Amino acid sequence: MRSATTKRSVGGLVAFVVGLGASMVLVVGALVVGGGKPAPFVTAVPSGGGSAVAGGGPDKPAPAPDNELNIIEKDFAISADKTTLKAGSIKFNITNNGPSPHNIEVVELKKATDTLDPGKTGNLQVDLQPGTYTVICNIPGHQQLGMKITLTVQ
Ligand SMILES: [Cu+2]
Repeated sequence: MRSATTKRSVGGLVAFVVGLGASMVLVVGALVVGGGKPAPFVTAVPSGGGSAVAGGGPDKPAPAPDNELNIIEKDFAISADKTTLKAGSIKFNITNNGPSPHNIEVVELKKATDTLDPGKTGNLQVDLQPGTYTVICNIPGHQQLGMKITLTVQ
């Protein structure tokens, strides 16, 4: 009677261990299958992230007349066709080459464009007196990442 009870409980333990082992195999199998799947997706990302840029270059603005300033923005830099300007009414022509949204603010004038989505252009008409002006993208963090230039107006 006593031995029969012991035998029965051992059998139950064996069944439990076997069952646990089987479920662990299933879990490991699921992890292997699940881990293998994302790989093709991950490798596909870089090909979509490449910059498609037409001739002229993504960073170099074309020369503008004296009363205009051509600016190209990207992550995370601002390039202008010139950094020395003649005083007067100046029109900024801005292109955002992305991939993030950007804008342009002339800090000393507290004057800024709306946020420009990637690929968009915008304008900013400013009256610049002789002096030094700081031009930034005022989206939080972007100036610190390098989106800041200094203009000298003569
Ligand atoms: Cu920005």
